[in-house]
Amino acid sequence: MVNKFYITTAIDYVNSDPHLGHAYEKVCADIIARWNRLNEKEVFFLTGTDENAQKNAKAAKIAKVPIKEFVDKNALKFRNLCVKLKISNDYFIRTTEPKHVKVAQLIFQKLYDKKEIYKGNYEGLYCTSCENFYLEKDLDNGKCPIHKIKVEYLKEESYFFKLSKYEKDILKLLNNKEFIIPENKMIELINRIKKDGLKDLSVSRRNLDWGIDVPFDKNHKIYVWIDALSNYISAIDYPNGDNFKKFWPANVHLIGKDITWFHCVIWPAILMATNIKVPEKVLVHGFINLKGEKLSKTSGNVVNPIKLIDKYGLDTLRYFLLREIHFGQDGDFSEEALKERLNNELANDLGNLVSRVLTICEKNLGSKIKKSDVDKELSNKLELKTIQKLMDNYELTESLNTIWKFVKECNKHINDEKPWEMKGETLNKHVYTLLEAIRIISILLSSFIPETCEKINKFLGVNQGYLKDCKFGLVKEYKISKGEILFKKIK
Ligand code: ME8
Repeated sequence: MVNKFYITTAIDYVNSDPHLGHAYEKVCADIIARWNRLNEKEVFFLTGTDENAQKNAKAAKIAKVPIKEFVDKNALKFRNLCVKLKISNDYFIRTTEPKHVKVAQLIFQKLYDKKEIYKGNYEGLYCTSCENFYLEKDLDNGKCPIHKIKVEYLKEESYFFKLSKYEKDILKLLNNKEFIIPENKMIELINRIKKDGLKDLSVSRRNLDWGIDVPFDKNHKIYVWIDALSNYISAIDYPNGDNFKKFWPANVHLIGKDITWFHCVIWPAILMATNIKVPEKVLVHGFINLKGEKLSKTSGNVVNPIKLIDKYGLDTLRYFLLREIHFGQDGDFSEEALKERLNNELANDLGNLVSRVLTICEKNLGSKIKKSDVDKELSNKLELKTIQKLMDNYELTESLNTIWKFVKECNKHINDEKPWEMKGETLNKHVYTLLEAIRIISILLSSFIPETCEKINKFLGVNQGYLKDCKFGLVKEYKISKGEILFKKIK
């Protein structure tokens, strides 16, 4: 089905409160989901929480809270964050919910039945913060290269997945330029496989009291990454549910750059081994840093997104994240930069544009503006095709920049043309064109700053349009009602 679109985010560990990095990933996925809805696709947007990890159990122990109570409480914080961010997800998966547990076990059983899993012994190093195995040579002074903490030495009986068998297939998949964006991530993975080869993967842990049981051996728990990755199909009711039939394979798995190996190598291999189609694309975003250091729950270097929303407003945060941090690259968070974007762009550019045009409507045209010829000089400045193409290529920041260029063009046009000095048909033509421009801007920005665009639509007395409505001359008559100011500047 061409007209469906399935997008997922990573599911978050619930060892601590959500931070700005989690909010960022959800907002980016939300923008893509909303954009596809504007394009009249049937969208399924999934996010959720990764609850069976050892790192969650460890955190619960430190907090002296029973583990189930701990994950329930923290999962709610992630769910509430989605509400606060106005994330338009269609489902919120928790990996402790029965429907997921069943599918994780089914996948494991299938792998075992197909002899893709065998019993052996694991001896090596493990970082609970990454929930990942390490070779001595990959450590940084004996510590986990990502979390900079000591790794554990493990020696235990374990089930292994025959990952090595899929080396050729995975290399072929990765070499397909469509599979991973950005391309440098693809090259990194290919080089790693070429250098180290693919080794069989330990996929169970013994003697744990938190996690999903290996269905045929209760002494073992399923390795949390195998469990977690299968959320992408359990949430849409694999194997026989309608949503699975309609939406799989996923069009996009959106993830951060630290978990590409799991999504681009391990997950496709598991799918290949169970005869399930592989996802179309893995889209990798960068990290939000604070003074150059990665935000991380483990290190305690965090920024609370809820506080930022309460202080500056939701759309200010959403806009800032996309405009300030070039999508695909790392970026630094600073409250100063956020304030500047709010004052100089949201308030000065967009807020002012809307307010100026609506004031002219009220003062000079009695709030009713009939359709007239369109002022081509302004309408020609809208680079709609470029905006669409950029969005289709997941260049979210560039696309937003191009929309913003048009917002600025509209302001410049007002300054140059001075419609408040016009009268009669000339005035009507200019104002009508500007209202159409604002209506179209509101459609294009609605994926990025949905609350603001709802307000704009109310002022204009129009319903939220689709991308196909981004044409000048559609509205027959405007009846304007000017409301509160869109963005208040902060000193
Ligand atoms: O990795 N900036 O969970 P997680 C931007 N449970 N993104 C960030 C970030 C930052 N500072 N810090 C984290 C996990 N992220 C697993 C995923 S998926 C089957 C299982 C991103 O809570 C990170 O890259 O550590 C990941 O995509 C997501 O937040 C969840 O991270």
